[in-house]
Amino acid sequence: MTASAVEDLIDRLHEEATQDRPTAETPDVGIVMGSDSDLETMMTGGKRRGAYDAFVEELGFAEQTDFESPPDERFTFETYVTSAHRTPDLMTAYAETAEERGLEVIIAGAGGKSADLPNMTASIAYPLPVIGVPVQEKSVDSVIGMPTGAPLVAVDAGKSFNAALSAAQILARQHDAVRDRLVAYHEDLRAGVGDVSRDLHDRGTPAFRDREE
Ligand code: RP5
Repeated sequence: MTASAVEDLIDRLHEEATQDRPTAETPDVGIVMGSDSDLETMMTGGKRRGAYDAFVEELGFAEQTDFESPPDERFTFETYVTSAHRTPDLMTAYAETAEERGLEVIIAGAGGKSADLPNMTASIAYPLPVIGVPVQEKSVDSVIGMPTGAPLVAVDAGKSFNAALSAAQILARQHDAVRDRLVAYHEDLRAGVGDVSRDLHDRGTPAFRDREE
């Protein structure tokens, strides 16, 4: 990221914080990550499904990429790279404008042993809730190790999909439509286990194991 892009983003965030947009037109969830190398773990296309997959495929959210032109979908998220160490000014601008810009919850992911973005974002954005995602196993202690009085909730390493569900649970306290989507998602999971269990039992292990080969 060039210096001018950092400054442009900081200016945009502060300018947006002065706007008085209707809640339905601003992103509900903010997603930040320390590097674009975190993208597959945080969003989609990695070893597991990520937050993008949960929001878009399971919960009917859309990604908002323009303050002026929100998507048709009522519930939205936005996505940025804000490195705690390489762009502390951008991380600060993001976290300190988050509530004024209409966000209800932030998901923050970082990797490495000094995964400071989730906890610093939580401290600056307080009292907005922040859900931390350790991008790697070695990042877990760094993400969850907050002192008493400085709260952060976190998911297990790489589980950004669950972070999206947790963010939706927070929104669901106020929005029945999100609650209904969460319940429908869980019912699909339940039905899937039932289908697999019956298939395994009725075919027997060898046939079940070979069924798609
Ligand atoms: C962390 O350092 C990032 O969150 C990323 O997981 C890790 C490595 O970043 P890059 O060197 O790939 O940009 O801050």
